Amino acid sequence: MIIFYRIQSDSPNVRKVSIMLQETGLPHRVHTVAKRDGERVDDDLLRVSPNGTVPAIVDQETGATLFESGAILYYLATKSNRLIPADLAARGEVMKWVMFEAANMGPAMSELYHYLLSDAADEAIMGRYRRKLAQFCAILDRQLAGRDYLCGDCSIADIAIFPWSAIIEFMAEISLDDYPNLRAWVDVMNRRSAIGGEMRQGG
Ligand SMILES: N[C@@H](CCC(=O)N[C@@H](CS)C(=O)NCC(=O)O)C(=O)O
Repeated sequence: MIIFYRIQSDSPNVRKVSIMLQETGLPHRVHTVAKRDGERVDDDLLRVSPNGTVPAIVDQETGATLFESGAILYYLATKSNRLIPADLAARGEVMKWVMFEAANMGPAMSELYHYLLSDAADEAIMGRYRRKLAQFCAILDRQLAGRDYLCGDCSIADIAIFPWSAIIEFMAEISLDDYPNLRAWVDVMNRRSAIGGEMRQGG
């Protein structure tokens, strides 16, 4: 059994793991982490996730304890032999895009979100993140030209990047009309049966 530490809301980082668990059908139990006065108060979570972040998982079968959504996606893909190619070069390609999200898109979206909620929102800083995100959209749009998915078949690269792409118009004042391949891919992802309502399905 996999214990899945998450918060109640469908944050994009948590959503990646929710979708992956639905895609793979791996048996799991949800542990919803509480906050009090804005602070995490869950000692269980801190044992698993030293940074105090969700998502995190414990796999009771193997003893693995993992935080960082990219590492969790890789682990669940390897465990289930799903959504990751066996071929080394193809696997490297998938991991390149997983790391692109973890190192670039995720942090930029998270920072922008922080400033959008902040009283001290600084237009210059927010503009910097919006420009970065527009650049990432252009990169993804080029990668998706002539492809249904980022790396051939659907993979953890798609699952890592989708939850951010699904909200980027709303958050970053970006129109996906400017990135038609990216918009078409968001539509393809939205039609997958594991996507949409996965948080309500106990994922
Ligand atoms: N790089 C991390 C980011 C995780 C992250 O920042 N998670 C947020 C929720 S989306 C969190 O737990 N933030 C700390 C907090 O809310 O106290 C990952 O990909 O898992």
